[in-house]
Amino acid sequence: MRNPHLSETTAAGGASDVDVEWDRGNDQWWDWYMSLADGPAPDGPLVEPAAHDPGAPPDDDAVLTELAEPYPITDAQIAHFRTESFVKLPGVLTPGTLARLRARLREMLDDAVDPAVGFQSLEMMWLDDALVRAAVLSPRIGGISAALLGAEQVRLYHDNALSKESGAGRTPWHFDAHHFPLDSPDVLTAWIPLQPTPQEMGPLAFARGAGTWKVVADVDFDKHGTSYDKGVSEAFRLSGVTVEDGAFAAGEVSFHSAHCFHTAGANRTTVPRMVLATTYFADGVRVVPAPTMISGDWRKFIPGAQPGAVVASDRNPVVA
Ligand SMILES: O=C(O)CCC(=O)C(=O)O
Repeated sequence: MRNPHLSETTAAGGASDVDVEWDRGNDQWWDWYMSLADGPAPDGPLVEPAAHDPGAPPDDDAVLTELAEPYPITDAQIAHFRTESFVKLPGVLTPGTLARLRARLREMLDDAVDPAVGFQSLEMMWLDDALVRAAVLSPRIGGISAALLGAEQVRLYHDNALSKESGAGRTPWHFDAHHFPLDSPDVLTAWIPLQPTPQEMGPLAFARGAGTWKVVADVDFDKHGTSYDKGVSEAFRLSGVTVEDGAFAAGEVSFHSAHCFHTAGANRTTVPRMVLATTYFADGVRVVPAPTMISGDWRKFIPGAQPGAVVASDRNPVVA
């Protein structure tokens, strides 16, 4: 059956045919992509998460000072990222700074997004808002990213506000190398939850192992339905791949490489699961020869970049 989120052009061909450019917006891209997740939206009553008090909100100066401070990343944490393809780091940001960012992203989403949408998204907020810019281009997050990638310098690909509203369903299994039109493994995403994120809120969950993506390399993508998500789950189960799907404490941030397979559960709580996700790449990375519809409206993030060219537009500043 044809996926209702696709145009005539992107729906054409076989179910795994993706060699055309996406021809709608990035919010419509997310609507489409989330429709590929197996499993119904949760029914049953939503649960109230444990109360969380982030304390008095820090002022702008305190937030900027925190974001400028390098994170004391250890060799063991870097080794974990390289062998597992992701790492979860405690205490990257304070609850107060996260609460400030949460309030700002909520305002920006509420101005831009249809409230009926279950998985709300917005990109390129850093161009319009000083607080978001300070976080997205921060030496703290950028410095961790450079250390994990072993890169001298990293550049921004894009920022993302992701709000999984109460009752919204799963995020399908995927890896970002399939999405980003960046021709390199030296790409990662910082997933910054803006509240404590217990399991029933749908924290990001990661398949362990740097080479795990190869286990599912032969599963056919399905642009119309849920068979790819089901196929990846089944292949992982048969191969004994284990999944880290634990809660995120306040201030905990994950970093996953573009080759890390990840998913997220439904949000069965009364509170939207809000996240700032920021993607960085090692300086010098090029655009893939032929971006596909799975890259969404990528020209918005790297304007003017042609296939094969080094990505270094003014939308891709050096962050650290
Ligand atoms: O937040 C989610 O549910 C998915 C996010 C994601 O896939 C990512 O940031 O790479």
